Amino acid sequence: MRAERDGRHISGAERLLPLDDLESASLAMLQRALTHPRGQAQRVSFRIEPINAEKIVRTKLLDLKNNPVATWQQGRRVATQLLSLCGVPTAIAEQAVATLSAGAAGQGNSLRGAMLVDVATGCRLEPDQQRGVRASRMDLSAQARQQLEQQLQAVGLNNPHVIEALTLATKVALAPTVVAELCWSDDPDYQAGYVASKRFGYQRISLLKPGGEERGGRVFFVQENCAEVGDLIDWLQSVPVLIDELGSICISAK
Ligand code: WAQ
Ligand code: MG
Repeated sequence: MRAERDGRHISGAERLLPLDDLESASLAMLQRALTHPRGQAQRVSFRIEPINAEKIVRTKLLDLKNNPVATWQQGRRVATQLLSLCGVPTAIAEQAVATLSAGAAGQGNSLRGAMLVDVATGCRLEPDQQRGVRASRMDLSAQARQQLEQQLQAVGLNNPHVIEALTLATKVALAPTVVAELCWSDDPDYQAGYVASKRFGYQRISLLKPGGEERGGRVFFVQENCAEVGDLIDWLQSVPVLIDELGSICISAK
């Protein structure tokens, strides 16, 4: 689903579902587009495509760890430290943070998709720098979703942002050439974000931007040369990934 208002991106969402769930999921997406904190959508598009069930890659959800911080400035320092543990040089991590906070599409606008940043050079690799690259075709199995909701409920984190972000980050971390992901929301009222990687899982950071801020986004840090980036983009957009096993959840008592 993709929702726009005055030519501006409001919200997008992707699911991987059995046919029986299609109607209710589409309705929920429409309702969300019409009641979105970034503004009520004026134009909503759906693209629905068949997936070959035999091609679905099954995987386990990333482990979640919460890193509570007192301020968003501290959160951004934690993010660059985590990125550096994943092999992203500090200068490149800081540059990515600065680009997201200025609006990676230019003129203060967020991208609809993610930036792809080469960890060796810091260069942006996405072919369309007004749009970015969207990961798609990932979801939780119905059972995993239900269990995850229960687990998150118990630690006060059961909301759609967390569930969708964990799902997306799990698929992205599975890509062989992605070393880490940085994200914070573009919803003005949602200040949390994360750094995710195969090695350290989903490291949630409670504050990564000031309240009211609409500039947000994602950066996929890649070990890639430009000739192969097309394969990665293809993989992110088209390989169906279903999460059918949960990871651990670790919330520090602060
Ligand atoms: N593929 C690539 N980039 C995407 C995708 C996608 N499927 N979906 C969103 N983005 C990019 C796009 O630039 C959005 O502007 C940006 O990410 C933020 O999207 O508490 O809510 O859906 O643990 O606003 C993370 C913290 C919340 C959750 C992230 O992102 C938590 C969030 P949003
Ligand atoms: Mg959003």
